[in-house]
Parts: sequence; structure tokens; C-alpha cells
Amino acid sequence: MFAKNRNKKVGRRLRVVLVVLLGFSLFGPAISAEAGVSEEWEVDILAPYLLPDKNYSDIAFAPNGDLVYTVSSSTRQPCDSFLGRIAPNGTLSKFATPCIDHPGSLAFTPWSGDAVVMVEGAGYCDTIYLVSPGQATVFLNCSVVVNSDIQVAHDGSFFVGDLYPCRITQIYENKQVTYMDPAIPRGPDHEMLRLAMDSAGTLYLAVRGTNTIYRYTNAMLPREVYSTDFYRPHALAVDADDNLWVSYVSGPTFNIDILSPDGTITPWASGLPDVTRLEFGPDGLLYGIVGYEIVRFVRTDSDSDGVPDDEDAFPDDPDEWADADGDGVGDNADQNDNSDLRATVVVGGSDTGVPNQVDALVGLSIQDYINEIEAYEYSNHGLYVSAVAHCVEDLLYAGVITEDEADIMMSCAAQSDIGEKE
Ligand SMILES: [Ca+2]
Ligand SMILES: [Ca+2]
Ligand SMILES: [Ca+2]
Repeated sequence: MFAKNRNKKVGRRLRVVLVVLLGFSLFGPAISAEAGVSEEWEVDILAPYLLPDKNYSDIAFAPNGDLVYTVSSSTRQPCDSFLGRIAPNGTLSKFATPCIDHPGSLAFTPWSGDAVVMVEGAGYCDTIYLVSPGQATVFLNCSVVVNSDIQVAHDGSFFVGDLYPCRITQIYENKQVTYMDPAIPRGPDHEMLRLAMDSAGTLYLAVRGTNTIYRYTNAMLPREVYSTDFYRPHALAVDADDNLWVSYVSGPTFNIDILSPDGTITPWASGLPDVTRLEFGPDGLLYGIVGYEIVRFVRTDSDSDGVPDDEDAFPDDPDEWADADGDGVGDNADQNDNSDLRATVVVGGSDTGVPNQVDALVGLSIQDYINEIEAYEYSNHGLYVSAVAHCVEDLLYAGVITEDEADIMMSCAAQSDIGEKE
């Protein structure tokens, strides 16, 4: 009777299945139960707590979509420090042999897809390795003093942040250029220096000790003060809309705010344990090292139908997520996604004053039935009146309308000229 667009729904279901497969939680309950991530978000723990001997240093996405991480160990036992990978299906595995001692910041070269790993050396002399599975080669020996972050640029280079003295080195496959920035204060409190880059190539630099986010546009120097709104900023990430996501200290815990290009600040999460790294994945979701675990922030989906609660018209019904005509019946059960929802029923052009109720099982209004009847061509008026009578009897029998209402509807049908000869 009311044909539905089946193709649209099949497509939606496929998408739902894919999202559900990617969105499941690997290691139990979300951090958000205790922390103040907004109700629309919760946290999947992808790699569990390793302390006291080891901790995650950095995360980066490999060209194949795997999330790669560095683990640094304080035991100094052979192979206790390592690189690991998390496949999109959640499987954890080791990334590289031979072992690398004390890996820190991590990225992937724009030119070869190898992992760029900065390894903490003795006496303020860190080394950059290029790592592919089974192989680690020294790329720049003792190139930086204290490794703080790596940021891949859009021109086939990557930036390395270094705090003693404050300098940023831009590294290409065959050359490196160092930008000294003596104006940024030095000191042991400043070691948390993070880099991020937006789509225009602007480089952002967070310095914990000065509570400042700087930015470098076009030429690397001079830098500008971009924001002083965050106390002890610890991690930066830029989303697809060039918003800068900033984790910072708030009392004993951490917050994450969103700093938009127009300067607007939107609080996003509060009460989190240490947020030391943030990174957007190829899926557009935010990943991070939070509370010494590697996590992914996923939008809350209470009924697991793949549609987040804040977009789901039926957040507790896994079979429904949209209600195109707003009649309270989800599109999947609704036999007419575009119901006629006028307040009172019109029969034969006359307003009957009868409330136009909706059948909650199939999503059809009384007016939907009348419209369907009146869409036919009748060879005489009696056939039309008879069709309305069948419908009215059904409604009366089902207790949807009263006998008085039935009489009014039949009266309006009888007085109309539908089916009358010209
Ligand atoms: Ca739902
Ligand atoms: Ca509906
Ligand atoms: Ca409907």
C-alpha cells in the first residue's frame, strides 16, 4: 500500500554493521564512567595499563591504518621497550624487531612510510631511527637534545621539537633545517612541548611551562602567541575542520577543550587522568594516551545500532534510528515515512474534526488511509462511499474512533462529489 524506499534502508544497515564492528570495546568498561567526557562520548581502552615498569610514549597511525605506539621501559632489560601496533580490528602485536631501547616520540616518514622513532639517549643526545618491521636504522645520530614531539608536514618533511635550547628542526629525506627560537623560555619545567599542524600547514607548539600555545605560519619564524587560555597544555591534535584539541591541567585532573579557528573555546572533556598524547585517526575519531592507557573516544551508542545517541531518534531501540515524518514510529517499522499528520481528519474535502491519530505499530495516520482511498478513480460516488465505510468500520471496530466520529466521517464522504458523474 505505501511503498517504502528499501534500497535506502539496506544501505543504512550495511553502514551500521561496519560501524558496530569497528566500535566494540576491547578491554571492558569505559573510563567515562568516572571521568567527565560528555554524555555523547565514551572511551574505549585499546591497550591496557602497563605501569609501573613501562609506559606508552607516543602513538601514530601507520600508512596501513594500524595505530602504532612506543613503549618505554624503566627496567632497561633487553627488549622491554618496544613498538607495538593495534590493527583496526583491535588486535595488538609487536611492530619492530630488533629491539629499540627507550623509544619516545613517533611518526611515519612522508617519503617511505617507515616509522620515525626518537630514542632517548644518554646525556641529552637523542637519536632518530627509521624503523620498518624487522629493521631499525639510525637516521640522525644525536640529532636532538631532548625529544619532545614529531609532526609530519604536508610537503614531504617532518618537524621535530627540541627544548634545550628550544628549536624546531624540519627534516626532509636528504636535508634538515633547524629553526632556533631563543625567545621561548628554557628550563626543566618546559619539557612538555607538543606539535600539531592544520590543513594550511600552520604549525602549533604547546609549551607547558609558559601555559602558551604558539603558532608558526608560512615561514617558520617569527612565531606568534596563539593562545594562553590553557594551563600547562600537555597534548595537541587538529581535526578535519582545523579545530585545535588541547589537553591541559585542571586541578588534579585533565580537561580537553576545542579551540576553533575563530578563537571560540568549547569544553569537551573534564576529570580525565593524564592526557599526554592526542591524535586523530583516519576514521576521524580522537585517540590518545590517557591515564597511561591507549584509548579511543567513541560517540555513545546505547543500543549499539551504529547511530550515536545524539543522532538517534530512538537511542534505546536497536531497530530504529530515524523518524522522517515525526509520527513517533521509526522509519523501519513505518509503512509511510511521509505521513499526513494534519490535526483533524479531512474526508471528501470537509474537515470532520475527528483527531487524526497514528497507528503506533505501522506508522499510518487515519488521514493516510483516507488519502489512499481518495487517490483512486471511482466510476460512481457509491463506490467511494463504500470504500470510506470499510475504513471507518475498521477504525470503529479497533476502537480508534467513536460511533459519533464514524457518523461524521460517513456524512462528509456522502456529501462529497468524489465519484460523481460530470
Ligand atoms: Ca536506535
Ligand atoms: Ca515515522
Ligand atoms: Ca508514518
